[in-house]
Amino acid sequence: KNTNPKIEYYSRFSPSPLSIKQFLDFGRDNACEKTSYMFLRKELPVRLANTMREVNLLPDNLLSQPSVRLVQKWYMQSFVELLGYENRKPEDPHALNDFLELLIEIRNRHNDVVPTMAQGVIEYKEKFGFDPFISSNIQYFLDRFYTNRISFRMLINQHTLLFGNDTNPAHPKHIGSIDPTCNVSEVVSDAYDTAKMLCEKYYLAAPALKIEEFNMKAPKKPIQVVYVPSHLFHMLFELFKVSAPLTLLILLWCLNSFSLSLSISLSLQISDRGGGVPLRKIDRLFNYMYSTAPTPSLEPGAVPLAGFGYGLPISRLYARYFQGDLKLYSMEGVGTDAVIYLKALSSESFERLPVFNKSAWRHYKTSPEADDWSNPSKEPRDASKSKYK
Ligand code: W6P
Repeated sequence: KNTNPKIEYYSRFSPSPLSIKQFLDFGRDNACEKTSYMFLRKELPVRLANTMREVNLLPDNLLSQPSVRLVQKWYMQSFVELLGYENRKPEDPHALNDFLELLIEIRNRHNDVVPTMAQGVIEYKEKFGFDPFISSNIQYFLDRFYTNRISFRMLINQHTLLFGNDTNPAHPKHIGSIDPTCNVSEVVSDAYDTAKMLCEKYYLAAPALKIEEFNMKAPKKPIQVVYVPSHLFHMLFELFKVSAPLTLLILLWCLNSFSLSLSISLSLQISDRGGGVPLRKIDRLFNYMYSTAPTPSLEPGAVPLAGFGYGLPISRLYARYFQGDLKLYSMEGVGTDAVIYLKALSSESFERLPVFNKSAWRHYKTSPEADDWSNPSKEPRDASKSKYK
């Protein structure tokens, strides 16, 4: 268990969520590396400590799996290394550079967190089997843990892209990882083409793509949004991979701009006609414990098509991270619609971050109660055998 009192200290602060507009404004007007440094040297330990306290609440049988221990070790090491900057003045001639290099090291150290945690869940499942209470704990935890990781990498990427020397010549208009005029249909096409290359390898055929745009704000103009294109790409790529192959994919979207601007949002709908998914199976598509299976052994050079089966739940986290969502609507026998909702106003798209507090704590400590909804009995009751007869 974590014995570092600094974890306790930093975990008592709540993370400070930033909006896409704040990321943009900060990165645009002569972005100041010292300001960023002063913010991150506190905010990064706060976000790490919040999530590390939560890891400790996992059931012991899961915590003791070697993969989970390894991930914990990475978090502890990064946390301790960041604390090395607690008292380093930004005027220190090497502080800013050392800090930037540390951020890159930390990012690399945490590259394999997702498959390693998945491995931990596999190890647990092999030893203890599938348990609905543990599964709901893991679901709650991993959603928060991976959201934290997405946010952590977002902060690191902004800093290293703005102040590192590897400026992005391909995208001079980008502010860090944000494209202020992200052309949505271009990202759709990119994600589709990439998924198609994989599909053709596996199925020798891929669904056709037809894009329809409904721009309610500026009809006939391409739909643009202030967003992180790599996040959008990730979601679309995952959806294209799991959408039914050999069917026509139609993509419709609209930008709703209600006159009172109560809600300005962008919806992307990916429809297939692949026969659909039964309603009772939809939740499973987002369940970490249910969908983890050992990696299929692959021929050298082969690309796993569905990887760890974490594509959908993590895509939904990307959508929710900036206050959007991802939903599946399926009609059994017909097909499935996946819809991505994004906020179209950058001042409304605040990071949605997990906070470690009493209420989160309660989620792990409350023992499962008896189900408070009726269970359909497997056997229809035989009235002739009733003791009341
Ligand atoms: C299917 C299964 C599925 C999962 C997620 C999104 C779309 C689809 N289509 O047939």
